[in-house]
Amino acid sequence: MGLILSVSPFQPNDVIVSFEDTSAQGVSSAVERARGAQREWWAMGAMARADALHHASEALASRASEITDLAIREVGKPRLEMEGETARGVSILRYFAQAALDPDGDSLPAAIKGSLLVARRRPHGVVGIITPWNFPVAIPLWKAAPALAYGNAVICKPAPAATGVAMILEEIFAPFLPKGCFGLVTGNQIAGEALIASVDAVSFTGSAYVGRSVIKAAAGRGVPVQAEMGGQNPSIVLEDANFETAAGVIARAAMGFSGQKCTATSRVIVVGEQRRFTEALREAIASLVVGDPNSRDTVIGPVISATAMDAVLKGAREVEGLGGRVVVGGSGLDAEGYFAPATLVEGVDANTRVAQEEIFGPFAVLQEAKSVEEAVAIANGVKYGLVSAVFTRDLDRALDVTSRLDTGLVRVNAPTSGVDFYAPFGGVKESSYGPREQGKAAADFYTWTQTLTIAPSS
Ligand code: UN1
Repeated sequence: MGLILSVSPFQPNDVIVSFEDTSAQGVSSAVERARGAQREWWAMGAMARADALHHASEALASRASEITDLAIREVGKPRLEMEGETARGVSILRYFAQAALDPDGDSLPAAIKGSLLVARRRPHGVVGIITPWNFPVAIPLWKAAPALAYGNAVICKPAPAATGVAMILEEIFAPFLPKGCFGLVTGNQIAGEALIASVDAVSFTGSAYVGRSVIKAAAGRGVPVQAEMGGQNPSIVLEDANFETAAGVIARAAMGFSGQKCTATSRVIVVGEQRRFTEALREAIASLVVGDPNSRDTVIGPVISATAMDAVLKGAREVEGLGGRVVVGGSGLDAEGYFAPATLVEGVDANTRVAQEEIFGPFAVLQEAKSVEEAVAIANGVKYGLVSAVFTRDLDRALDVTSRLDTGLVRVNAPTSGVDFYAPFGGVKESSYGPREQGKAAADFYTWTQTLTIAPSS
């Protein structure tokens, strides 16, 4: 079987790592090793688990610049964002180190006289995490850290394009956990399917298309599954919004890291007078620095692959073909890496493909609404429901509109992208499946509840 390569999207001749699509047998031996490690890990107790995760947070902090540099090289995330993400990874580990010591159940009034009734949380065993390339540090950690804190072992199957970073994460955990308790299986579909076929719970982040088959396969085996998939996130701009600020925030939410976030803004819905805002947004997008992701000034680096680059150009051509207009971008950039132009389009129907489907690149559609009602209808008129934003200075309208948006997260005067790791995260409709991730909500996915009654012996 051929080797899979993870290459730099900035300099595609630069190979970061090459590896195999781990065979079903290779995956099942990793899972077997993890089973033994999990028994030991659980038996060590919560205090020891808290200590181990705390040590892992320090190990990550001490290798922060190395892992940041590697991630910039491997996925092309601009330096400032990647530094923030690595720091977030350290915070996630610290937070879940402490969460290991949270209450692990409830005591209830017992029906049998003199007895004790408790509902206590237990780990599933071995959790399989399937992680994307776009948050190569934060996403593996926001899944692995709670899984480990509550007593599970973890096997991670990272996206091929982020395998180099995942290898460092494995090194970071290794000294502090029983051998094999955080395992890595490299690869693609073969490894992913084998993993789902043998673990006790599955947490996935990636495309909606792959997510559907992950959900089916895991649910078919009767194991818990959680999937975080696409978004087609709207930012609604009301007439009273501060246009300058809104334009700046939306430009970054749409184009930062080349829009490669499931939380990126991909639709900008403007209510009423549109021209002044459109001009502000056009300027804000045009002023974002495009270039070498190693530079602290860069906001838009390369996209992950040639296919991703073509998707942006194809979207622009499609809009022109339908009689719409390209406001910014739309045509190719002359660079060695996979650079896609930051593209804003307008003048297409809300039902067109580019308004309905995720392009996962620096591409946003400007849409006009005559009223707040119409804006809400356009915002909700897609199959996804991850995050939405409303820009206004009017509290009553903010309260009203936010209550009508069908998305797991709603933000007022704030970017759709960016999440707080200690708050519940997840969407509705086709964006997500299963319990919320992150924060205290993570315990609901990574544990099951055992109801225990202890009655007096006589
Ligand atoms: C963020 O916006 O900081 O894959 C996180 C994604 C999301 C995470 C977004 N699951 O883009």
